[in-house]
Amino acid sequence: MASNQVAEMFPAENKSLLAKHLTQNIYDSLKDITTEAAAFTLDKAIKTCIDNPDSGCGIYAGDEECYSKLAPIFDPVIEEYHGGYSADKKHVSDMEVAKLKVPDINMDDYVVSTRIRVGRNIRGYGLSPGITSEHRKEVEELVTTALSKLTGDLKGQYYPLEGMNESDRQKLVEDHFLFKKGDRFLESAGANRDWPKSRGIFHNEEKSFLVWVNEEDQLRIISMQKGGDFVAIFSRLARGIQAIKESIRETAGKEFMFNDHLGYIHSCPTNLGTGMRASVHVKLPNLSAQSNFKQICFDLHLQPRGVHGEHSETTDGIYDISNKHRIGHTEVGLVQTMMDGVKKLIELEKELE
Ligand code: ADP
Ligand code: CIR
Repeated sequence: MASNQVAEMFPAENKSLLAKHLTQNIYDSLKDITTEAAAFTLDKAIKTCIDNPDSGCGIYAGDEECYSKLAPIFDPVIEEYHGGYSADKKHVSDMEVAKLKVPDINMDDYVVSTRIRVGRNIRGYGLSPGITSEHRKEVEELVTTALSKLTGDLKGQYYPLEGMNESDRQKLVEDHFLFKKGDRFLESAGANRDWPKSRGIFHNEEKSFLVWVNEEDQLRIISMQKGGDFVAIFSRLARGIQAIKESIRETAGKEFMFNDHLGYIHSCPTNLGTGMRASVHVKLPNLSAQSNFKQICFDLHLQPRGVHGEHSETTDGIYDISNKHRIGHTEVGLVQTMMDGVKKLIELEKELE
């Protein structure tokens, strides 16, 4: 790192949560700490925010230990991003699909598709910014063995990124099934090292149940399909997560990283807790043209994104609308927030037609 001066690393134009909360005192008290699992440091965790001054969050963890050893900086970022989730709070997980109350409105003309994903990481290995090449390969082997044991509608095949035909790869990305390569925030965080080695995608025949391996998190477990059958999509996801968890336990005796405060551990603090993003691609051409569209979404605890994912632009007035919060709420609660908010957005859109 060129400078040890926080003011030089993060000039006033940097509006990230990291820059807001990283004081010189906190920097000085943490700068010499190295974690054991991934030999991660504060300088490695914040490099992404120096390279990308437009970061919103601005920090990644290299292993589970970062969240405790570097807590003086992670805690305030987590608290602010997750709407006041303070260090004494407990996270509770609940995926009981019967608790969902599907909104009483026909969304068919508006909702193009629905996708719910969670992230998971396996205890004992580094997170993507800090994991070694050997461990990344071990995770790929362990996860793909576990996935090969899935049955019924979850049964599928693993396609490694290395050696994948370029046009097949592009088509999977364009059709919204596969991650893009080269995200600059993750690149600076060290998460793209050795690309494309040990990365890949598993999916069932219908491409309604998918698992990304070794991208931003070791696993991203995804359930998606056209239209807005929230119950079918959520219940497939819940079954899939449970089956993978049991298979990893039986295959390798390993567990997902989890604790009572932070829930499921992820490389990005924005995903802590459930790691769940429940999204619809929804047609809102009139509402999205209003200057207060983003604010309307935020007030409903929703986050709008472009149709090609985070940091993408949108086309034809179709937006990706998802729950903003991930922690301090159950999975069922977050899907409910998304469904209720989308119902409201569609009602507002109808008023403008
Ligand atoms: P993530 O959801 O994993 O944080 P992105 O925002 O980059 O990451 O989205 C990943 C991919 O999922 C993108 O191709 C995006 O278009 C696609 N996607 C997200 N929500 C939906 C949806 N409701 N229907 C179809 N594709 C979706
Ligand atoms: C930022 O700080 O803006 C980027 N590191 C992305 C933050 C959102 N996190 C995410 O998509 N997992």
